[in-house]
This record gives sequence, C-alpha cells and structure tokens, in this order.
Amino acid sequence: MSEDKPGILGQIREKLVASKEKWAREGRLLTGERAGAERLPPGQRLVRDWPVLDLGIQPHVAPADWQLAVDGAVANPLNWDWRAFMAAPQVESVSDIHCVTAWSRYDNRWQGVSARHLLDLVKPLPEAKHVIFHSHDGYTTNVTLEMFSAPDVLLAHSWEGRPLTRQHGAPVRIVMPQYYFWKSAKWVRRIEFSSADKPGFWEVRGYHNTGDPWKEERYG
Ligand SMILES: Nc1nc2c(c(=O)[nH]1)N[C@H]1C(S)=C(S)[C@@H](COP(=O)(O)O)O[C@H]1N2
Ligand SMILES: [Mo]
Repeated sequence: MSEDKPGILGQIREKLVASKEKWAREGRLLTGERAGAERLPPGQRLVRDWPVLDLGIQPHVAPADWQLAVDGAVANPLNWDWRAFMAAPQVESVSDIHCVTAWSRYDNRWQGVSARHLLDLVKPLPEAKHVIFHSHDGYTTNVTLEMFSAPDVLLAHSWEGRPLTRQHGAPVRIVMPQYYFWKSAKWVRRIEFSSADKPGFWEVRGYHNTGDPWKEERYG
C-alpha cells in the first residue's frame, strides 16, 4: 500500500464528502419554501373543493334581471344592467380564498370588472370613506374605501372561465382576496359609498370589522 493513497477510512470519508458536495450542487433537502413567505394564513387549512357558505337563501337572479346600483357619496352614481357591466373592461385575477371557518383555497381564477375601474367611473366624493355591499339575500358587508381600492378587488361574473353558479353568487359577486371571504358579497345588487361606517351582517354579530386573515382578525 503506497503512502500517498488514502487508507480505507480516508476512502469512505472522501466518498461521504463527495456525496455531500453533490447534494449541495443539487440543492437537496431544499423545499423551495422561504421563511416569512408562508402562503397559508395562521389557523387555516387548505382544501381542494369549494365549500358553499351563506344564510340558506340562494337567490335566483338571471343576468337579464340583474342590475347594479352604485350610489351614495359619489360624483357620478350609476346603474348598470348586464349589458353595461359586460361592456366595461374585463380583467382576470388569480387569488386565494380564506374563509373564517378555517378553510383556504388556492389559485381561484376570477373574471370580471375591477373595483379600480368602477372607482374611475363613479368618482367617490372626498367624504366617502366606507363601502357597503348589499345583496339580493338581504346580506350586507362593509369595507373601507381603501380596502375596496386594492388592485385585486373584482366584481366577478366568472370563475375558472365559467359563469358563477347560483350557489357561489351568480350573476355577480364581489371578490376581496386580502380579507376573509365573508367580505366577498355574493349576489351583489348595490354598492353604497358612505362617510359613515355601516357594519354588515356578520360584523354586527361578533365578527371583525376588517377581517385580515394574516392578522387573524376573526372576531372583534
Ligand atoms: N350575499 C351573500 N354573500 C355572502 C354570504 C352570504 O350569506 N350572502 N356569505 C359570505 C361568507 S360567510 C362566505 S365564507 C362566502 C362564501 O362564498 P362561497 O359560498 O362562494 O364559498 O360568501 C360570503 N358572501
Ligand atoms: Mo364565511
């Protein structure tokens, strides 16, 4: 055995080092997750299906019968029928759903009209600070004008390229991706701008006024 060749232990160690170097090159054991980049808000669990939640009334509103009133503290109130709504610029937006009952659903592809476009048309007055959604089942929910002005807020008519089903709020629902899903009013018929806040159905029943899932604002 020559002196410049490693002994049996040396050979094993070289093999070990070589395989660990290979791991490093391949990035083995890396999950692709970054600390602080968690996608599931605290206390939520991921689901693949899409649960239906409402007050037990699922109004049947045909597109031909649907109208949307946008009124209150705005310079240009408007009343859209289906044709006017569909003539507005259409956008697509992919977002996650976080329901306060602890299910989350990733990658929902919504189609509709952006809140930003609506704001450009109606022009909220300086005193407008709150937005209240009114629905055909008597449901209401409130957000601030700032929340409503986020670029990902939609008046959605379709999900994954197909018209919303009645149970999910057809023909038009709000989508507010950054808040618990109770803020996303189904079967919307009126969007009211107001200087005063008007807590909605769940907000007066112990639920948080804002509902940010990242802050776990469930109750309040
Ligand atoms: N008009 C109306 N919108 C509503 C509700 C409702 O009862 N009526 N429930 C809210 C709640 S609590 C949730 S979690 C979501 C559920 O939407 P989904 O049934 O499409 O999953 O709708 C929200 N929007
Ligand atoms: Mo909910």
